[in-house]
Order: sequence, then structure tokens, then C-alpha cells
Amino acid sequence: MKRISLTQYLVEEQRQHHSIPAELRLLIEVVGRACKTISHSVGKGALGEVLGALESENVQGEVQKKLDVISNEILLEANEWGGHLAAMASEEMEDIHPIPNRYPKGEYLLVFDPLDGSSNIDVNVSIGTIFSVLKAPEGMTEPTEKDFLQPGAKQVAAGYALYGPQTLLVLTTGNGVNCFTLDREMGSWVLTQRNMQIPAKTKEFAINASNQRHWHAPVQRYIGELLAGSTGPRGTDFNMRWIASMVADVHRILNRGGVFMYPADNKDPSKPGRLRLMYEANPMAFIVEQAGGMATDGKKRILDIQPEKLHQRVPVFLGSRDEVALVTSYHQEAV
Ligand code: AFP
Repeated sequence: MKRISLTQYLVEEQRQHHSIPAELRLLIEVVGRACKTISHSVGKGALGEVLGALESENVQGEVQKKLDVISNEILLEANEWGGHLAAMASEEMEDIHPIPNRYPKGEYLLVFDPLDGSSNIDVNVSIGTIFSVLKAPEGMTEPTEKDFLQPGAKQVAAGYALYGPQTLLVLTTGNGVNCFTLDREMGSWVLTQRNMQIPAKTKEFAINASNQRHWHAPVQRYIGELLAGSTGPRGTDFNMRWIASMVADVHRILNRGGVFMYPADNKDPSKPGRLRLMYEANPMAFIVEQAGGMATDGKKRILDIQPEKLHQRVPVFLGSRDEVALVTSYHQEAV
């Protein structure tokens, strides 16, 4: 494949699909640059005093890792002066972050999980950054949380960076999913996978099986059949993977298929699962659907959910279409 940069790809997309106006192209390039900086910090590990936890907790009541805060700061500082955004929101901040008055405001809203997979940072397992781009509502003057509460189907772009053996940027603007590899010598994102497609069928599933006793009946039934393998109704054996970094699990699924699940369970009935709708489920659902996969909350398409709160959680079933359709049908039968 002819090697082209992220910038050239975005310019060509604009020419071909008119789907990436200059402001959105600038936004994506700025986020890409910020992810390069995060990758550099992550890569320092113990040499950069970036490991370990802080005394503070985030809005989720979770202990913040140093790199959570560093990554959040990098994304805020990179994006606030460019004039392409009206406001930002992050897993690491309770409230939205309007663009300071000293800078011009643009027509986009950026939502992100600056470092997903924090429990893997100190043990050198792949982690990532997840981001989602929405348009600010027409006529919006002072941005509020309400302006962010748009269904995932309204996203104009979504992507993730994966900080692993390679540093990758996976992106969709609504015309398929493409992957860029960071050329560390040149400091540029290079297109390395075009139009990624998730196989409809798979023999691999991803779930935190330690929660098994808390699962609702449809998940018990579905996973029970996978575990029964060739001795059960599926008539074939399945494999399991769980990295506990959603970005890494989703990237594996984009490359070789699979079904990723973080269901609601009885462990904490007040929480409908662990994952957050605005900056984990929605961007990943957009990417998965653009790659021919499927993403539901067990009952309905994730991208159709009308958000009520910025940090709301949602059950997630995403990946290979046939498997997501099956586990979703078990939920619908159970109603
Ligand atoms: P952290 O960022 O707190 O590590 O959470 C990561 C995550 O949100 C998602 O990336 C994983 O798929 C999921 O949580 C792992 O959850 P468990 O630790 O319960 O398996």
C-alpha cells in the first residue's frame, strides 16, 4: 500500500466525500498530535516519573493514575487554542471544559477518555485514548453539558490511539475505518490499514468472567453456550481473551473478529455496566459499525441511545455481527 500521512488522507477524504471540512481536519490532526505526546509520556514509564497513582479520585470515584491526569492535560492544552472547538468533556473532569474566552470558539465538541485501561499502566500492558467528535447545536452560545447529550449517531468522527508495541491511531469520519501507525523517526501518522472490516462470525469472546455469578440470565445463557463449546448447542469450541483495556480488546476484534461484552449485572444494580456511554461506548460503537460490526446495550443500538448524563454508564455488547445479534436476541426473548 502506498504510504500516505494522516494529513494527506484527510485532504483526500475531503476531496472525495466532502465529509471533513477544514475545521474538522484541524481537530483530528490536533488530537493526533496530542496522542503522539501521550504516547511519548506513556513510553517513558518509570524513567519519566509518570507511573503510580495520585491521592485524588476522578468523577467516577476511581483513584487517578498520574498518566490519567497528564493525558487529560495534554488533550486540553493541545485543543483549546485552535479555534475549532466550543468545548471539551473528559472522563477525568466532572464538568465540561468550555474554551477559554481568550481563544476563538469553533463548532465542534470533543469528548474523550484520555487514558483508558489505567489499571494496566503500571504493568506495561497496552492502554489507549478514546475520542468522539460532535457538532455543537445550532445557535449554541455558552456550551453546557446538555449540548453534549446527543445520541452517538450524531458523531461526525471517532477514534482511538493504542499505546502498545506499535502506537496506532484508528479513525472513522463516517466513511469506513482506517488505521495509522506512528512513524517514530518522522513523528508522523502513516496510513497502514484501509477500510478495516470485522468478520461477521467469530470463535473468540471477551468478558470479565470473574463477574459470572452476577450476570443476568441472557448473558448466563449466551456465555454458558460458548463455554459448552463442541459439547453444547453451538457445536464448536470458543476462545476467550480479556485485556481489561477496551481499546486493545476492540482493536483485536477490528483485526480478527470477536465479541466484547461488559454487561449490566447484579454486582452493583445502580450501575448499568462499567463503561461510559459518551466517551467509551459511543465512539467504539461508531467505529465497530463503520467496520461492518454491531454494537448494542443488550436491547438496542448503542448509537440510538439518548444520553441523559455526561458520565452515564451503559451495558456494551459489540463486535462480530452474528454474535452480537445472537446475545441481543437472548435479551429480547427474556423481556
Ligand atoms: P480503567 O481505565 O479504570 O482501567 O478501566 C478500563 C475499562 O474502562 C475498559 O477499558 C476495560 O474494558 C474495563 O474497564 C475493564 O474492567 P474490569 O477491570 O472490570 O475488567
